[in-house]
Amino acid sequence: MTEIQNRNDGSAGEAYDNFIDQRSVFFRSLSMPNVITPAHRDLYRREGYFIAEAAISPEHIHIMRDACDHLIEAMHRQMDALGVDHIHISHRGKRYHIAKQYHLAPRLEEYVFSDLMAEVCRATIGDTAFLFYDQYVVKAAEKGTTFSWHQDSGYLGFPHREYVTVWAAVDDMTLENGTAYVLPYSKVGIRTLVEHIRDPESGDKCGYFGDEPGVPAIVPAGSLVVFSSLVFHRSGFNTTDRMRRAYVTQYSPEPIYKPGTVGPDGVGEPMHLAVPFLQAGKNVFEAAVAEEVN
Ligand SMILES: O=C(O)CCC(=O)C(=O)O
Repeated sequence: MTEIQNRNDGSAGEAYDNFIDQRSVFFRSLSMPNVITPAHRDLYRREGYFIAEAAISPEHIHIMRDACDHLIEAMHRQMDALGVDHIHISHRGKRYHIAKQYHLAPRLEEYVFSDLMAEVCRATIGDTAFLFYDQYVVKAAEKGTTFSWHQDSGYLGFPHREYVTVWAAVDDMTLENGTAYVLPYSKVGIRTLVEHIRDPESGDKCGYFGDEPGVPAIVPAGSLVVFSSLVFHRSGFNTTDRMRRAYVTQYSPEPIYKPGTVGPDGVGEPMHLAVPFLQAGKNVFEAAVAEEVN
């Protein structure tokens, strides 16, 4: 069942109802089309990634920052209610991983299903796309930890089609504040899934133990690092006195179902999300929203 269907059930609750009014502004064209160039497409084919600097519109950056504040505040309320200072791998005031809550933050859908994301999907996975996952990765000042070299596909643990990760810089990114690094296919010499080993202390999975430093994304806020789920990437410490926020969305060319749940009709239980976004290159999320609003 898709997210939209879930919402039609009313199962997403009040938060969704509160945002339905804002849907009418959804069609305003806030993103800047045609930012993905043939050079980006070519680099993705050859090396598995590309970087598009300052690709996100100022209005969408504003939405993403507000949404991040909103979701961190909601997590603090949840921690207070439970009387704890951490939930899963999020630690109050240190680092936050806030996943699969794009629909609970005001207007964040406008970025997640924007013309810009449609362009990125068409340039990478093609004309059919589903939102598979979304996550804020926030490293607080002088606190955030590193991430080991991994392929995103290395976290799934079962066969699936390659998907695309869009890592968006919500703040300016530097070596000092713990930006992300990607390892081009030609540097690592591999473009298939490898076995990952879990670090017992951090819980991170690691799949590359060599000396290649990778390409650091030293980019202004609003830039995108787009890479295949088979590309190794990592990130560093935030040693600055300011918070470092990234927002990650992942799009798959078909729904990714949990192993063992697929019925004779080919449909199963989504591993994370399976929200229809593009069909034959057209934005079907917009169409579904228009139907709901009217
Ligand atoms: O933003 C970061 O620090 C890296 C996030 C990351 O590697 C991931 O989400 O897979």
